[in-house]
Amino acid sequence: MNEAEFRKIKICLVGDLGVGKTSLIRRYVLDQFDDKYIATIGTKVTKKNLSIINPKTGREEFFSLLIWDIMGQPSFREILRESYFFGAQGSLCICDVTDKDTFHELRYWIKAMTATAGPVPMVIIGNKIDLKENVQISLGELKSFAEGLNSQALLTSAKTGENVEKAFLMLVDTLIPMVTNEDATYKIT
Ligand code: G3D
Ligand code: MG
Repeated sequence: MNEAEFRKIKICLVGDLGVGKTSLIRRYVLDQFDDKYIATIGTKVTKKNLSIINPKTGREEFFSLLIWDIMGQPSFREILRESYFFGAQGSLCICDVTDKDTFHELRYWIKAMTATAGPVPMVIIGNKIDLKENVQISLGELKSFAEGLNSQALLTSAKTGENVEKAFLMLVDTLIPMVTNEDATYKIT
């Protein structure tokens, strides 16, 4: 692909340690890791290039999804939190359906994120749905929480791959109309 223009989209994954953030990214990006590890701010950025047909023009458009992941403890200091969330255009907010506490913690994650990034599009995710016998949170609960945030909710499994791509694309579909200004355009060399 030569001279193709990619529009950068920064998305952040939020949620407690162990809910499956890193696993979901791995599953979505498969082995196409093209990562930058920013050790100083405890963050890893994984890039995923997407080509999407613009329904209005019927033309192919290229997006570069920059997926930010918190490495290690999520209780990082406020200054780091700001650099993590700064400029985020969307967020996957993830809890573990086998651990109700991680669901309750989401509202604090979302509060911290929107304080820096503003009211960006979100998708609420209940991960580890493969662990059927231990599920503590229903899709209905996730959906009513999401509705209060004007968002959608989805159950995923990073282990089986169920709904993983769908979750990322659901978010991308919501935020693409918001990132089509020229300032966001750059060229991959
Ligand atoms: P985090 O990045 O949010 O901290 P990780 O979470 O992606 O590191 O996942 C934490 C643990 O949960 C990992 O197990 C991982 O394999 C597991 N996990 C993640 N997603 C799923 C899922 O959908 N289903 C199941 N069954 N397990 C999942 P370990 O044992 O390596 O700690
Ligand atoms: Mg992780």
